[in-house]
Amino acid sequence: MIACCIFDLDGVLVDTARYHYEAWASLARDLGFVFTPEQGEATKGVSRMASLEIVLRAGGLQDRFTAAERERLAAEKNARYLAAVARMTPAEVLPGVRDFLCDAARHDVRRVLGSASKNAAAILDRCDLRACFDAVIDGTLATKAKPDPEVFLRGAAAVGAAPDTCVVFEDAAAGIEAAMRGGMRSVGVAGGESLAAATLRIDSFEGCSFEALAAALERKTGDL
Ligand code: B16
Ligand code: MG
Repeated sequence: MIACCIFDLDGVLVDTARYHYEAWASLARDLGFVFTPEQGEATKGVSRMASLEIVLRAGGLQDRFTAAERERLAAEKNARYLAAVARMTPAEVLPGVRDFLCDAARHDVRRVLGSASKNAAAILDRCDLRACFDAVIDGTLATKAKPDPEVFLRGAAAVGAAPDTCVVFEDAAAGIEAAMRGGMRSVGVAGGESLAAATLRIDSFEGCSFEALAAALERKTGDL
């Protein structure tokens, strides 16, 4: 059975990945180099400071800044990102997401947010999604970044669900690995081959009912 669905935020419920990328790319421009969308892929699902390392390495600047300067660069990126978040509206919730969350609730399934982002609360508020969740575990609570399973295990514990009754929805390979390490099944959302390790993959939540998804997972694993 499925007692709990745990949702990543960026790239699963909302398309904030492009705002993250634009903020990193503009920081890179200020530092004198181009950070490409392909290079931006590697920042998905990883923490802010780990993302900064990826950006600096892309510009050959990995040895240039002190820890204090790195904190300042990350804060600058975050300010640019938050300016975009402040303009978000509920219309930016990805297609089918709201219906799927309501459907899961009708089936008495707990809904948990499990995100690496320290800005998750602001995004949930902007998009009018907060009331859809029984628990929110984000980057302000979890201390270990995905692929460590901490964020998902904390989420399961918050609603009293055993890991093997949880399904994680993720758009990043690090998140699929975190689900596996936590003993949970996973659904890869819109990630193509990079999410091949997921139990199941879907292109989006559009037209996806909870029952159909649970049945598809059962066909894959035989014990849900
Ligand atoms: P912040 P998720 C992740 O969120 C993003 O995918 C990743 O690109 C970002 O660096 C990370 O949150 C930290 O975000 O700077 O807002 O704390 O995909 O785990 O929901
Ligand atoms: Mg994500």
